[in-house]
Amino acid sequence: MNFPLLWNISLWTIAFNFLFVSSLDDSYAPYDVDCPSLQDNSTQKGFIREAISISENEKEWIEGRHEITDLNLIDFLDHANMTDFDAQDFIESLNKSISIGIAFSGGGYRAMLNGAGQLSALDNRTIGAYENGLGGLLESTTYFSGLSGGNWMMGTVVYNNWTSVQEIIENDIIWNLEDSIFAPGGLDIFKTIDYWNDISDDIEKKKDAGFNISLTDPWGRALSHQFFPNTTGDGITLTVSSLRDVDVFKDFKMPFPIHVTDGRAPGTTIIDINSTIFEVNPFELGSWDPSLYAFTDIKYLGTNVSDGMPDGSDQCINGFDNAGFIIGTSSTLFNEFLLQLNTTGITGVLYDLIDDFLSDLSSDYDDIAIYSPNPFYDSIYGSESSIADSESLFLVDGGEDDQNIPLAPLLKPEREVDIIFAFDNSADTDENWPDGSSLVHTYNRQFSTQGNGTTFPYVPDTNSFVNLNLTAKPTFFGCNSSNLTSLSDSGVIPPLVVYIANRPFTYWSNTSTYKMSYDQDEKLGVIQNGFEVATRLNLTLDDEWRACVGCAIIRRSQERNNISQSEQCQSCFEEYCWDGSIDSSDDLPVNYTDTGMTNSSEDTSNSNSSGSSTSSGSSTSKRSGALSSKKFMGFNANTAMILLILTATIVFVVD
Ligand SMILES: *[C@@H]1O[C@H](CO)[C@@H](O)[C@H](O)[C@H]1NC(C)=O
Ligand SMILES: *[C@@H]1O[C@H](CO)[C@@H](O)[C@H](O)[C@H]1NC(C)=O
Ligand SMILES: *[C@@H]1O[C@H](CO)[C@@H](O)[C@H](O)[C@H]1NC(C)=O
Ligand SMILES: *[C@@H]1O[C@H](CO)[C@@H](O)[C@H](O)[C@H]1NC(C)=O
Ligand SMILES: *[C@@H]1O[C@H](CO)[C@@H](O)[C@H](O)[C@H]1NC(C)=O
Ligand SMILES: *[C@@H]1O[C@H](CO)[C@@H](O)[C@H](O)[C@H]1NC(C)=O
Ligand SMILES: *[C@@H]1O[C@H](CO)[C@@H](O)[C@H](O)[C@H]1NC(C)=O
Ligand SMILES: *[C@@H]1O[C@H](CO)[C@@H](O)[C@H](O)[C@H]1NC(C)=O
Ligand SMILES: *[C@@H]1O[C@H](CO)[C@@H](O)[C@H](O)[C@H]1NC(C)=O
Ligand SMILES: *[C@@H]1O[C@H](CO)[C@@H](O)[C@H](O)[C@H]1NC(C)=O
Ligand SMILES: *[C@@H]1O[C@H](CO)[C@@H](O)[C@H](O)[C@H]1NC(C)=O
Ligand SMILES: CC(=O)N[C@H]1CO[C@H](CO)[C@@H](O)[C@@H]1O
Repeated sequence: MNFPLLWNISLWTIAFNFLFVSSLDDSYAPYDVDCPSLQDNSTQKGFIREAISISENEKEWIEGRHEITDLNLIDFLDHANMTDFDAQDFIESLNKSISIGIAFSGGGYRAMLNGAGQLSALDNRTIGAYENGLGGLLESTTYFSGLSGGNWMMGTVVYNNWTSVQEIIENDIIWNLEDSIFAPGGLDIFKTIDYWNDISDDIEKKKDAGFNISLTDPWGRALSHQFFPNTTGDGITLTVSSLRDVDVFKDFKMPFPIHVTDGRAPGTTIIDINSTIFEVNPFELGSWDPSLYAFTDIKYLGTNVSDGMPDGSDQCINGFDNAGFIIGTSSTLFNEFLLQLNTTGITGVLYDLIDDFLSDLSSDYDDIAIYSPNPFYDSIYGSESSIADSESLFLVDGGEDDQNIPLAPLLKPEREVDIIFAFDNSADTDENWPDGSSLVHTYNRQFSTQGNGTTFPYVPDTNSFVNLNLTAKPTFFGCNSSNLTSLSDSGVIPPLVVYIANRPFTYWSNTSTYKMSYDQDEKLGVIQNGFEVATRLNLTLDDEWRACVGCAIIRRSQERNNISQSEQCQSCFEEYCWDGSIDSSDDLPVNYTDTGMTNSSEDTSNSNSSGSSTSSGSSTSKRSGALSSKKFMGFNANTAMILLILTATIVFVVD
């Protein structure tokens, strides 16, 4: 980065830093607090505890949530119009509440928006969800997990006082994606510069307070401007642990949110069987995997500890667990831009500059979020010395181990989840559609040491997913407990998994992971299509879909109590359960029919799916994944120059 012009511009922007001093007292910097009184016994070492069970806090909270979900589930099942079934009798006869989990995959804004549509289909607050969808299911859900783009969606809804997708769309303040996150001022360059100056200020304060920072800090702040424009300082003081004090959480009016990320030390790579999967919830950060097998109190993240106990002083830290920072722990996207660079049509000096800059980032491991000091430093738990010995904890995008759907936390037997709705908005194929790859990786992981007692139902290979229409319509995995006992020695039965893959009905929802801006039509088109994906095109493809979902929800409870299925449920299972067959041929079908099913047509050009309600859907080619030659990361070459200014500013701050 020794290009004089660039540095001149960058110095100019730095000068702005001094001109526009933020008037807010609220700061992004973590701050000192008195340490709470701490235990040091065989299972609790100060802030950390061994991962032998869910936390006491979570246990208590889930009990409260179940009182609500039990009632809402009766309502949902009643409305599902199931034959030979009395919802109230059934739910009241159980000695254990039914736990429903929902999981939303990564995939940038594509995953965020498709996920939003799918979530809205389960949310009774969405207009039309009760009549034409699964409204009331969200109100009956116990756990909610998100990863990367799915995490952005979950975080937006959760930290905005449990707002709804309906409200986000109506108010149109949150998720303003018309201009890219890198240049939100659009043509107003000064607005954009102001924006980055604010972000620089924020980061500077954290640095001045003595904390290491990484690219995830500006990235998390930038995301916060899109996700939390409705809160103080655009989420500047919003923390994960602050949820504990929010009424909607205290009153159990939302499911228990869980963010998923992976551990990855600089210079190493991870795959499904050796990754350390971390989760962040309103109470804790940590991992169930043998490599760590411990959790820490998320509220005191940033405190200098050794084996869980504060070092020396009685001062502890709060405010490190900034929600934007946690949600932004997925800055590997920066890295991916580098790989996309050759497809943007940018050439010459400009190309070299961007290429240089981005290469620098990845070689400095700046794609990794730095959590320093490491809360697990010198911990007695866990087998992986590289975690306990390091002064920093290194976290990356939860999809880096190819498990792009955040299932791991919901599979822990300790959580006793009965059914998971797994929403897959991954870009596994060349055209950015899912092919079940994430499930295959999660299936494999259970047989590794890191699997540590979790089980996962049998799934076929990815070609079979596509050939057998398993991505074309919802598919149930693990339908019969009796088939699953041999998965583990201990006979732990996994939850039933309802797999729902992104699919075009009224909109080509396969936008590129690196598409950084969406105009209003595109945004609403993807969201609406998501609703249709989750509802079998508003119940028009199957008017018994709601009943079939009901059959899946009650399945594990029926099995535990030796209750046989109604005829209706049997035929639902016939229709939606994977029957164990395989078709691995790689002559994959390519077209999409009116019913979302694949056929064998080779013609992928210029065809629109059935929907009539979204006119702009027709103009988006199926290959919308490819970036057009005039655009770079969603904005044109002129504004790409702005990126250089901005990134230079970030470099200044990071260095
Ligand atoms: C250790 O302390 C924790 C936290 O106070 C408590 O819940 C737990 O019961 C204690 N365990 C033992 C073995 O005393
Ligand atoms: C409920 O099911 C019955 C019998 O299967 C059917 O006749 C009726 O139309 C259904 N009602 C709704 C609202 O789906
Ligand atoms: C499906 O229902 C949603 C929500 O009510 C609505 O916005 C959408 O237009 C419907 N889709 C079709 C194809 O009618
Ligand atoms: C969902 O909304 C409908 C209609 O507004 C209502 O009758 C039903 O009780 C609601 N269900 C839940 C679980 O909130
Ligand atoms: C949060 O939402 C609840 C209703 O769900 C509402 O009563 C409350 O006023 C909201 N709080 C804020 C700060 O907007
Ligand atoms: C933004 O906040 C106001 C109150 O502060 C609330 O009324 C409104 O619903 C919020 N908007 C969204 C989209 O959450
Ligand atoms: C995980 O396994 C892969 C493939 O064997 C290997 O390249 C990588 O170094 C391993 N990573 C760790 C952290 O053990
Ligand atoms: C882009 O293409 C050039 C020429 O083919 C190649 O040398 C370079 O490594 C590529 N860069 C990336 C980031 O793929
Ligand atoms: C997948 O769906 C298409 C379209 O309905 C159908 O022609 C094909 O036979 C189905 N494939 C399988 C294996 O069921
Ligand atoms: C599961 O078990 C049932 C009978 O219990 C059997 O009919 C079915 O084929 C089995 N499915 C798979 C995928 O093995
Ligand atoms: C591909 O699917 C689209 C959408 O259903 C349809 O209009 C088109 O005719 C199909 N093309 C072929 C060659 O089957
Ligand atoms: C069920 C199971 O295998 N649990 C193990 C998970 O990992 C911890 C730490 O290595 C073991 O103590 C558990 O026995």
